[in-house]
Amino acid sequence: MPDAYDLLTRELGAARVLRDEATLEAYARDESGLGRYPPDAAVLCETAEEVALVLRLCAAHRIPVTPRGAGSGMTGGALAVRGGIVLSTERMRRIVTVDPDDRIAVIQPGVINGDLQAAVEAQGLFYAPDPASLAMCSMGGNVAENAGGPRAFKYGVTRDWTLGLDVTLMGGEALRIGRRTPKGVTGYDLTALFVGSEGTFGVTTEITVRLVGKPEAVGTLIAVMPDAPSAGRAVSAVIRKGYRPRAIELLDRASIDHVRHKATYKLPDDAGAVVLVELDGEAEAMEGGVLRCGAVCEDEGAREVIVARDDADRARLWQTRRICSPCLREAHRFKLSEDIVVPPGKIAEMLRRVDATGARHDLLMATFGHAGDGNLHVNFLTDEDPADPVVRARIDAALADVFRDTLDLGGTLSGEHGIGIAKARYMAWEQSGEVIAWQKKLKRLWDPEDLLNPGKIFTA
Ligand code: 2HG
Ligand code: ZN
Repeated sequence: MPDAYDLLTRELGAARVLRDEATLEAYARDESGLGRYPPDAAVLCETAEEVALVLRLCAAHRIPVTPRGAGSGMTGGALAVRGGIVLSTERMRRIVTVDPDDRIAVIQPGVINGDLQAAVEAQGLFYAPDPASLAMCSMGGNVAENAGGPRAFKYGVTRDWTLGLDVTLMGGEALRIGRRTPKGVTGYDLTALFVGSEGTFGVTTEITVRLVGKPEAVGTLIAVMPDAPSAGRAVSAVIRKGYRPRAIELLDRASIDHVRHKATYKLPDDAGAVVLVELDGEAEAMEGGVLRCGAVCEDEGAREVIVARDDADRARLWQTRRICSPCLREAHRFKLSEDIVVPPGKIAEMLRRVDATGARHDLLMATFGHAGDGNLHVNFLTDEDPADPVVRARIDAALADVFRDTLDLGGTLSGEHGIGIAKARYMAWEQSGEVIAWQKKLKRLWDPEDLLNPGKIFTA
């Protein structure tokens, strides 16, 4: 009797059912740094029919399946924690349609976010969600994790842009959910439910997103602040005064010190924190809007406000922000990225508590992120051996303190990276047992045998 792997190899060919050690090693990790989980096989699907075939065979043979896009996730969503098959959609890279009249794009899940943006912008259109990893993250992964990014402040996250999905369930049943129109309330909103389900309900094989017209003009500034509290206050003041930038980002001093050597914008030596503000809209309103936001930062103590003169300048300012994550990873043996959200008015207090937590547990902390949304990437960094139980205990204690403070300030545990395996054991800190139980019932409805991306979001 041939096993499932032989059957898959017969159907898809040996070149797409990979079982050699080097390949399994490459699919054993993702950007979360949460460990090594080599699957038993990596299967590279090219069509929805092939995805259905894999899910049918794996259901029949009770083989766990872990869907994977580009592997850029930060919470371990693409890790095959129970072995089995990694089902990769990286080859499903076709932009099927960009329709300027209907203002939609239809794409396959392996399309890279940045490629979608470039394709729609070439037609005068705009797709807003812009994760920092947009040059390499795939749209299937963005849908699975409900990815955000700096522009979420004005435009929302992936869920707000996803109109419809083709999904295939464990067992191979294919469904088309959602719609292609800007408006529609027919039936339950299954699309909203599947977006952010972290690949635990079904595998996405096609995505319909809404588009808007590309903004006429963009204005960007960086305000160099003396310290984190004044940066937190500047962010709150911009929001309180009713400005609607598309992005309000923040870097604390530790983050600045890590990017300084690679930043194309030369950060002043005494920068205590940096706030980046970007507006978009009509060309005539732009200059005034940028100057007014800069003045708000000055009122909160900005030492310097630099306004981008052109797109090249703007790219320089953004590069400083976008290299935060890779620079921190390169600089330290261990980097754990968190993704908490606090109410915007509580940012200064949260930054103060994060620094106190780092000092208490003798860990270097670097915090940056989407401050307009209150979404802070708190990074726990050390050059000690994270496998050493004493070091691990310090990291875990610091993590617990940050989560406690987040919830104490009225926040939530994840803004855009998801829960995955990283935060499963903290779910009960934020949500009641009943709410968790109802979510588990939903999971059982779509995947009764718990074979699709098992071990994610919830503890057993
Ligand atoms: C970002 O905003 C990403 O740069 C990564 O979400 C965050 O590494 C991180 O902490
Ligand atoms: Zn982010």
